[in-house]
Amino acid sequence: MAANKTIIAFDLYGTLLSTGSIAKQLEGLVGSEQKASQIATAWRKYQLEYTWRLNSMGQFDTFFNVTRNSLSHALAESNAELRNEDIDVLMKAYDSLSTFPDVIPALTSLAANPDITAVVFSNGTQSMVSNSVFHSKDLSPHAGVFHDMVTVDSVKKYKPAPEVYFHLAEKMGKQQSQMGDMWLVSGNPFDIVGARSVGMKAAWVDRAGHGWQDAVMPELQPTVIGAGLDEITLPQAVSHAMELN
Ligand SMILES: *[C@@H]1O[C@H](CO)[C@@H](O)[C@H](O)[C@H]1NC(C)=O
Ligand SMILES: CC(=O)N[C@H]1CO[C@H](CO)[C@@H](O)[C@@H]1O
Repeated sequence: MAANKTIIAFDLYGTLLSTGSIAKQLEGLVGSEQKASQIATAWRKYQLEYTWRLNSMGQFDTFFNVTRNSLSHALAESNAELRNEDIDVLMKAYDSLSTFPDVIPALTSLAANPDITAVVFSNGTQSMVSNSVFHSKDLSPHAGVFHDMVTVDSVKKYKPAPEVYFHLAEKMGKQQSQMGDMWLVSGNPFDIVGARSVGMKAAWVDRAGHGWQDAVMPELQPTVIGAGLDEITLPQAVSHAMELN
């Protein structure tokens, strides 16, 4: 990896790909919009909670399993039942997610920038992540922008465990003393704080426009904040932020 290149690692779900279509499909299965939205919110909450609990317990299960198991928890809590076939359909929906509207212009400008090495960096399993990238109608034509897809499978820990970000560094040919040469781009505040905590730069995509609220370690803040990916990955924005830091 050329030493002078800026490495930008993109989180996948919730950053490049929107999982909004899954809630829509859920609505078709459980019948009511309100119930679907309640289940989708609980599903996402347990999906995150399970990964953090597994980290705390020193246990690991694949992100595919975590996603499936957290769905059963969310369904049970709402007194909803789905047939196994329907659950398979929802899991399959991860293979046809749409990008957020700001993603493609940003990736197009990145593709034209030889000073940047872009990678996907996700806690999904290798097969889940490559299916999501290569089967997404929006994202697959741009898959060539990404030099690599780094996943946590081999680390057997989830973000924001420091090992996960060090694994990224290793894959990118960086030492732990060079974490500041790498950028994380994510829409997930816990991921941003995890990256800052090990010395990476981090760009937070604040699509909802709510502003930074996370205070787990108040001194750890995003390096830059953008309302969309296009604002963040413009070469000027990155180089400007690099000068500031
Ligand atoms: C995932 O779940 C399946 C089915 O319950 C199980 O057989 C498998 O061992 C799980 N994978 C891991 C890594 O625990
Ligand atoms: C806990 C955790 O890290 N969750 C993330 C796992 O990765 C997916 C895909 O990048 C994100 O959507 C989750 O937020």
